[in-house]
Amino acid sequence: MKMLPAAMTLLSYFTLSMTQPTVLPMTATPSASEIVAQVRNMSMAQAVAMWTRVDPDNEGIFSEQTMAKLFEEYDSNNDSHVSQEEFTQRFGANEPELNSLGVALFALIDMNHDGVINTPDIRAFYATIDTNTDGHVDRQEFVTYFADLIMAMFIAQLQQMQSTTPTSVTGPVG
Ligand SMILES: [Ca+2]
Ligand SMILES: [Ca+2]
Ligand SMILES: [Ca+2]
Repeated sequence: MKMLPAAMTLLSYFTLSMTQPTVLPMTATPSASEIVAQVRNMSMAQAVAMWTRVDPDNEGIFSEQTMAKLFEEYDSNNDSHVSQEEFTQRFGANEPELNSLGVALFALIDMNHDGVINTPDIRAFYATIDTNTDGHVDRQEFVTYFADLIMAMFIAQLQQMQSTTPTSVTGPVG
C-alpha cells in the first residue's frame, strides 16, 4: 500500500517534527470496511500523537500562540504571511506527490481565501477547532478535529490512487 507511507509523511510535515510513523500490520488484500476501520484507528492514533507534540508541558491546552508558532516555521521569508508556495514547499519538501495535498490543506487553512495564511486565518482556524467556543482548544477538541481531518485526507488520497491505479482483487482460487 503506497498510500500509507505517503500519508504518514504528510502528517510528519504537518506536525513539523513527528519522527516515528506507525506501520500498519497489513494482511493480504483487506476489504473496504477493513481499510476504513484501520484508517479510522490510525487517524485517531496520529491525532493523539500530534497532541503530545503540541502540548509538551501537558497543560491540556493547545494555545493559539503555539499554533501561530508552528506557522512561523512555514514563513521562510519572514514577511508574516505564509504563501501557498512556502506552505507546499515545506509541506512536501521531499515528496512531490504530497503537493496536491499541501495545496488542499493550504486552501483549508486560508480561511478568508485571500491566498496567504496569516494571523486572521490562524485565528479563524483555531476557532474552528475550538468547537465549544470557550477560547481554548483542549485535548478532546484537538484529537476529534484532527482525527476527522486525517481520515478525510487518507480517504481522499486512497480515492485518488484508485482513480489512477485500478486495483485488482485476486484471491486464492480453489
Ligand atoms: Ca512568507
Ligand atoms: Ca488568508
Ligand atoms: Ca474549547
